Amino acid sequence: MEKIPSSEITPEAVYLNRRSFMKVMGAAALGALLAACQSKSPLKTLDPQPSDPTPQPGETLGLKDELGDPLTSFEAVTTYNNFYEFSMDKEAVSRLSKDFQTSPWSVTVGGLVNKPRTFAIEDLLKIEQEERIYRMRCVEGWSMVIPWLGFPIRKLLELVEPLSSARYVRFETLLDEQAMPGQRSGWFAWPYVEGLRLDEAMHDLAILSTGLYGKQLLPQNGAPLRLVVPWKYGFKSIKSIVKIDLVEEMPTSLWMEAAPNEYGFYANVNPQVPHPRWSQATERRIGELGRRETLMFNGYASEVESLYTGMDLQANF
Ligand SMILES: Nc1nc2c(c(=O)[nH]1)N[C@H]1C(S)=C(S)[C@@H](COP(=O)(O)O)O[C@H]1N2
Ligand SMILES: [Mo]
Repeated sequence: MEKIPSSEITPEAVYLNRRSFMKVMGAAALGALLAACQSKSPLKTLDPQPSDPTPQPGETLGLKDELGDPLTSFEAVTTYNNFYEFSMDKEAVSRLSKDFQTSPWSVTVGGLVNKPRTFAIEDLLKIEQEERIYRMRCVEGWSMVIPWLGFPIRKLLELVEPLSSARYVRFETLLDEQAMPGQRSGWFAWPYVEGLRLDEAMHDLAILSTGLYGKQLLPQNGAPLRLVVPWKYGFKSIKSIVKIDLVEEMPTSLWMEAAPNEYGFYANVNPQVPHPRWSQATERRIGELGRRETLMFNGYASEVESLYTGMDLQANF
């Protein structure tokens, strides 16, 4: 599991080809992407120059996150995965999930809402897709920089109109032990469940992702729809979602159920709060040698710290 060579830091060449990139995204989405370029961090993304020549494979065009960190390679993002429904071996997930059927797919949104509704994935792809370059920090102590495609969850929640009694959002992954062999193991209480406080879910940085590197998500990354909450440990970013409910009580996640002393509900990235079995002060960026300091809220503190004003972050880990 420590086999990602440092030579693999180059993003996939096809992503860098502007023409194929536009084909994938469509003109409207590209327009949104260009608009996002003008906005402030961390929505910063491509730096498009209309006169750019077609880039050579290996060229990065300066694709970086707002802290100046280069993207993790497409290769690493799609072959080094945590997705326990398929395997606990990160390097086996892409192979074992290759034939996972993600179409047709629908997502049922209900609970404490005015307008419960089942969305076909096609309906969700009609919501304007934006590109977001985010750091992802796994609780295990490694991290990546990933160019996601998707939309703020807020846009979906506004369509179903949460009731004033709704305080949390609960997410569920598909339950199908034929399709997901890892679910035959009795180690976990399947399906995978995660949750957010409603105000966290309404934050602009919290997205539902449908793609990465300008292409549709592959099964190993949680196709066709997964959560991405960049200021929290990676396990909060639940994959292959089929159900979203607005609820009054704090949901119990799969990880809280499995090991309540190790994994809390909040799971905000915090270098000062160690995991019971290891420090969270540093991390290994996939594709780099050595370790980096872990940043408070994974580097998104100025955007999200106001969500936690007055909270004891040690107790609410
Ligand atoms: N359903 C489901 N979602 C999941 C997981 C999982 O095992 N099952 N693993 C989580 C963990 S621990 C991490 S670090 C991220 C990894 O996302 P990636 O493989 O797309 O990088 O997915 C999260 N979402
Ligand atoms: Mo993780």
